[in-house]
Amino acid sequence: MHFYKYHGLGNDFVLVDTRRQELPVAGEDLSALGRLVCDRHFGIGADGLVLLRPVDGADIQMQIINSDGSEPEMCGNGIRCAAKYLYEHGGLRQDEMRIATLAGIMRPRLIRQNGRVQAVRVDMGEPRLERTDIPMTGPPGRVVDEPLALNGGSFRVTAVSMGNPHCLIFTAHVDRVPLTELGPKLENHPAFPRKTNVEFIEVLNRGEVRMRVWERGAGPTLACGTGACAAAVGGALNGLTERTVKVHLPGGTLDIQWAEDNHVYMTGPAAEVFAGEYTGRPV
Ligand code: ZDR
Repeated sequence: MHFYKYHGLGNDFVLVDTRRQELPVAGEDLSALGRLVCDRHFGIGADGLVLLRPVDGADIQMQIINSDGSEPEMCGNGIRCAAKYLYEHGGLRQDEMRIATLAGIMRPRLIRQNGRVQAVRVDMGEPRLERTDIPMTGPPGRVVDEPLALNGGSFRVTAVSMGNPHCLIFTAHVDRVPLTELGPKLENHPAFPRKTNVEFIEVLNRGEVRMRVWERGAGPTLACGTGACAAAVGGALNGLTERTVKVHLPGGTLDIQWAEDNHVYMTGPAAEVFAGEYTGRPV
């Protein structure tokens, strides 16, 4: 199986173009394929597997498999990588693309220099704020700065869906958060029936935050595109930030704008690292 390796701020992906080859597995086995290729010791190593497929009604379809084999609705860093690949190797020589995902059609716009894609600005669509859309248990309405019981104590959380669920916790010192202890507990908290991504956010000023991420199905990652979008929306909902925010992640910085048209625009880099042939046994 021919693959490319990409990353967006260190959030890394194995990318396979299914228009050019048959996958060695079908249907349910995609989960096993994702686990296998993403494994950092027994496979190629990645936070997720990105599959590109032909589709009606958009330029391409992007399917994502997390490193634990689950399938998320969307992936912000992955979609920038997909857009760069499509322009540079995938025969899509256009600066604006429509990429179909389980969260709807996303619209990346390329930022090019000397014929190469340096960065991508993506129209990530509208955030979903209703509790049932997160999804989260409890009465209807938005979840903004609301207590969530855990470990006999409680955290104040804000919930935002960018197609995939995000549980945001604003905190004074993001470095002091025991991410690997709290991350899995919040990811699997019964209030989130489809589990959740978890973001701890420190507000530096009204235009800048620092964030650490525990990703659903992948654990701690160096960056999270949908999570950065959710953080900007959550910051504005809580009155802590403006609607245009720089989100500093362990792997680098994303620029997020929650525009007046209610769409969230994410701008950040995408990098190709290598290409290769996967010769391990599929399942
Ligand atoms: C966080 C993410 N890598 C991105 O950049 O948006 C998305 C990956 C999917 C995530 N692990 C999920 O929602 O299960």
